[in-house]
Amino acid sequence: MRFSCLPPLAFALALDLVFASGLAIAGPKVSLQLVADGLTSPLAYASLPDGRALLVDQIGQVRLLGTDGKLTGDIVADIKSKLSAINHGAFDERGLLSLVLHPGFSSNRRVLVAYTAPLRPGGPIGYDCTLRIAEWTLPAREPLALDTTSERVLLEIDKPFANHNGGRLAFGADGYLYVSVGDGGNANDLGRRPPTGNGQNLDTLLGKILRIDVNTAGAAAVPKDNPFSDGKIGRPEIFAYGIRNPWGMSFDRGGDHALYVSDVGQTMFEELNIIMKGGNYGWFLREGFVGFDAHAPTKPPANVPKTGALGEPLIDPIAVYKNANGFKKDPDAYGTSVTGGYVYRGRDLPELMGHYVYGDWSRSFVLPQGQLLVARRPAAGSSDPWTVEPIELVSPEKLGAFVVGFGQDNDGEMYVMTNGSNSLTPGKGRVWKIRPAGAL
Ligand SMILES: [Ca+2]
Repeated sequence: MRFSCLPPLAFALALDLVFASGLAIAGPKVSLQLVADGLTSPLAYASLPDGRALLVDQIGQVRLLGTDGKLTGDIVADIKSKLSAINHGAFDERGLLSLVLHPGFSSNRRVLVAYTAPLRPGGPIGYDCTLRIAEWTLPAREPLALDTTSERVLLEIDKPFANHNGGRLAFGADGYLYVSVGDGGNANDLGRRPPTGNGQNLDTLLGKILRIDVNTAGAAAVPKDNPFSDGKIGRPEIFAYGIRNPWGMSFDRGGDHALYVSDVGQTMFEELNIIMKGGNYGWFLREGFVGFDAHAPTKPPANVPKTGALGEPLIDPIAVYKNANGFKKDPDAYGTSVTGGYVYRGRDLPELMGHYVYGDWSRSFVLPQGQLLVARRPAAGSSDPWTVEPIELVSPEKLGAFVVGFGQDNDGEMYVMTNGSNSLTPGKGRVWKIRPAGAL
């Protein structure tokens, strides 16, 4: 019935999709054009108005891509001395994590960044580091060099453990800065926090999506219409909660401009969420659509919790896939840790238009088995769920790397950033432009 009003071509395409999912035919095909290599772990990509781009390397550098898309020799910033300890040559989630341009960048030259700093003086004893959200400026003179010495600190969040930092940034059409923050780390939302966990605890900024106003002087201000801005309960910076490790956050630049957050699962399911103001996204009461028991993480309880402590509904993800740790030999378990991307709004890849393009870090913790994925939205007016499919590579035939981040340029074309190893090892980081299958 849902196809009845579609023209014949759309009908045929829609029918193709039905058969494609039913018969597990391979997903869409793309090729990857190598844009930059020689990096360590490129985590974020920000297009400048002139067509160049800033590239964040986790080890504490900002590099420059020229208008030809190639890496230049310019070091736009080096903040190694501002970072927390990071494990060079080993796995680490800490470092310089994100950089976004202020919506008024063309005139004010402001950029916002997130990085892990040493634990701030007065931070809780035994904690690992402090997640810092700060503002730098990029003077217009060439060669481009970020002024990081006169940084403005907007927000600091003490981190009990080294992992689950979040630290993804995005500006909304409302002009406010959205900040994704992990649950504090360790595992199962346990350890160095109350037994009720951090995701469900409204008195901490850990395990949350925050919304702050960076357009006042000094530290960040709180928008008056934030859900807990009246001070009765909860921290006023909180926009949504019940989040585990949001390694991906972006607004759709087209369509309804929804806010998409990918949430890394513990053991069973990797999530994609559309974030609503005040929403409770379930962690650690739920993982994906099922219940979660922090003390038995591979055994979802029979009763799926429906509400949080305030009686509020727990909001379902829009799409999940199985985590290969919980579903060891299942071919539909595409990986172990979701890396968020963007709703595709470019011109090169019409098959992906309007769908969410993202990936999984790797199916294995040790071997480089990253995967590109697409979450397809249901047809307009349909109540069908989103579907998740692998994106097949034509050239190169295999990625052979860990997927660590995504970028989107001024034209809406997309980039995937990879690390050839699971550690911070110089030379293993690459940036690829996602191109049509036959383009290379
Ligand atoms: Ca969730």
